[in-house]
Parts: sequence; C-alpha cells; structure tokens
Amino acid sequence: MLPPFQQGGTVQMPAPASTFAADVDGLYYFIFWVSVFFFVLITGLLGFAVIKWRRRTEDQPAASTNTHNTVLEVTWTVIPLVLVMIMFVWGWKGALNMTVAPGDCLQYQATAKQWGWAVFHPGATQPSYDPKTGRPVFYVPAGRNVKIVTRSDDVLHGLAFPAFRVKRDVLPGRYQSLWFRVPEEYIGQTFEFFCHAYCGKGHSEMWGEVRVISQADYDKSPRPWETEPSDPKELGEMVYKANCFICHTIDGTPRVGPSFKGLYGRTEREVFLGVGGPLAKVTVDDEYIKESVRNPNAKIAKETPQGGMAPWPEQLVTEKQLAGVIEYLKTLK
Ligand code: HEC
Ligand SMILES: [Cu+2]
Repeated sequence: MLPPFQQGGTVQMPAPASTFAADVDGLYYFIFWVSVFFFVLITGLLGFAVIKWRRRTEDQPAASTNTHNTVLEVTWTVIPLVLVMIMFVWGWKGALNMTVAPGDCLQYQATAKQWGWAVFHPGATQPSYDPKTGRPVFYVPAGRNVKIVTRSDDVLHGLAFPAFRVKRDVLPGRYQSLWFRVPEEYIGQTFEFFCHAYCGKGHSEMWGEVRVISQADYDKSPRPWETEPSDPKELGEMVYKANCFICHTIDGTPRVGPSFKGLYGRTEREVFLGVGGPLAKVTVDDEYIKESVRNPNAKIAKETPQGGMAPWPEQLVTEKQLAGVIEYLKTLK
C-alpha cells in the first residue's frame, strides 16, 4: 500500500499536481530508464562473457592478445556523454525555472520551528491552522503563481511539496524561497507538505496541508485562512494541537516537556529561576503560563533543569490565542 500522500501516483512518485510535474517526471524517468537499460546491458554482457569465455583448464592459453578497440571505446564514451549532457541541460533548465520565481507571484511565508510550521498568507499577520486539527494549512488559488519565502527559528529544516515536485532547504539566518503553480483542474483537492530535513525528535510531525481553491474563494471575505474558533477553549485547543502537542501531552505522561494534565492551578510547583538558578515554588496561574510561553527560561520546570522550550513570540501565538490556551489548560484536570 502506498503512503497516503502517494496515492494516485506510482511507487516512485505521488500523483502530480503542478506545472513543474511533467518536466520533473520526464527527466526523472529518463534518467531512471537510461540507468535500467545500461545496468541490464552491462551486467548482462559481463555475465555472458564471464561464463562463455571462462578458463576451462589450468593451462588454457589466452584466446586473444588485444588490449584496445578504438571504435568500441569511442562508442562507449560518446553515447554516454550525449546522454549525460541531455540530463545536464534538461536538469539545469528545470532548476533555473524553479529557482527564479515569476514576478507576479502571490507571496506566502513559512516559518519552521521544532517541530511545526507557521504558515502566513499574503498580508496575514498570524499563521493559519485548520481550526479542528491544528494542522498548518496553505490555501492557494489554482492557476496563480505562488511563492513561499521560508525562514527557520532554530535548526535546518526543509519544505517539500511532493505533489508539486518542489522543495527547498529552510535555513536559520537566511531567507530561502520556492514557487509553484497548481493548474485549475486541481481545485478542491488537498495535498500535503513535509519537512524533508531530519530536525530532531518531532520531525515526522512537521507536515501540513495545501488546499487548492478557486480565485473567487480565495478573494472571499473573510478569507478562508482568517477563520479561527471563536470559543476560547476551542481556540486554545487548536493552538495546542498546532504548536505544543509535540512536546506536551494532556494525559499525564511527560514528553519533551511536562504534561499539561492538572498543570493549571497547581500550587507549590517547583521551578528553577533560570538555567542554573535557585529552586523556587510557584503557583501555576495565568501569569505563570504567559511567562512560560513568552519567556520559557525565566522559570524552568524542575524535571528539565536544562530548559528546552523556545519562546513563542506574538507573531506565532497571539495574545488572544494565548488567552485561549489558558482557558484550554484549565479544562485539563
Ligand atoms: C520543543 C518542545 C516544546 C514545545 C513545542 C513547547 N514546549 Fe512548553 N515546555 C517545553 C519544556 C522542555 C518545558 C520544561 C522546561 C521549561 O519550563 O522551560 C516546557 C514548559 C512549559 C510550561 C511550564 C510547565 C510546567 O509544568 O511548569 C508551559 C506552561 C508550557 N511549556 C507551555 C507551552 C505552550 C503553550 C506551548 C505551545 C504554544 C509549548 N509549551 C510548546 C518544551 C516545549
Ligand atoms: Cu523540520
């Protein structure tokens, strides 16, 4: 069974869904079948020769003393040269096309952070997630050129859209970008994107969705990505699923950080005041949660003296969302 993102595709490729796909697949299968052809030809001839002209007795003299065959050598140099030059020019042109985005792109942003994505639509000031699952979502209009500018808040990540046949490394301290266009026939379909550079424990959870919509739906007000749950608890749950679940469980088992179960309202919670700081006892209230999110190293849970949580600035978790998280935490008795 093929993994879900590959369904409708082949063992080697997911079903294609961008204007790059024909070119990438064409070149890929060209290289693949050239390789298969020469593998069979060369190992076949080798095997044939080894068996047919093997030495049958200890003292059998050599059948030939030839050391060169110019015609043969020129042939087996020139044909592969032509083939690899085709691969080079084809690949070079495709790489240039993918690197240089057209001038009329809609510009999105994606920020990678261990272990999740914050996806910003053009003009949006906060990231968008599926309100139910908390998965990051790109809404892209079909037929438009879309460019995504990436950055990383911590380590090296990668942004890959298998169905669109594009990916780019996401580096800390440097903007990178990629672009694609999804033809109109894919309106209504959903595709997946992944982090493609192993970035630690939660790497395999760094994925999200691309929903292909029509230009009219894209222009609608409110924009599809502007809807978030109005109920604070639901909003908090969405933020939790989007950003926190990878390190914090809600069932009491510790993961990278302490579980959220029973956290809110705890008295005499033991914390270090900073890395290497003295132990102190605090009450887990709104202020403590807020500080834990905005400035995690101010008070560090006793179980993890080395810290290990990066701050969440307002750009990634808004004040309203943080208030929602607090309401959500209160429900986790
Ligand atoms: C990369 C892993 C990671 C992510 C993601 C993460 N945290 Fe943490 N968190 C930790 C670790 C480790 C600690 C314990 C060290 C400390 O207190 O700084 C912690 C501590 C906390 C604490 C204090 C808990 C206690 O028992 O005293 C709160 C509250 C908290 N995190 C909230 C959040 C929220 C809200 C999010 C999502 C917006 C989040 N964290 C995302 C790793 C993470
Ligand atoms: Cu990653």
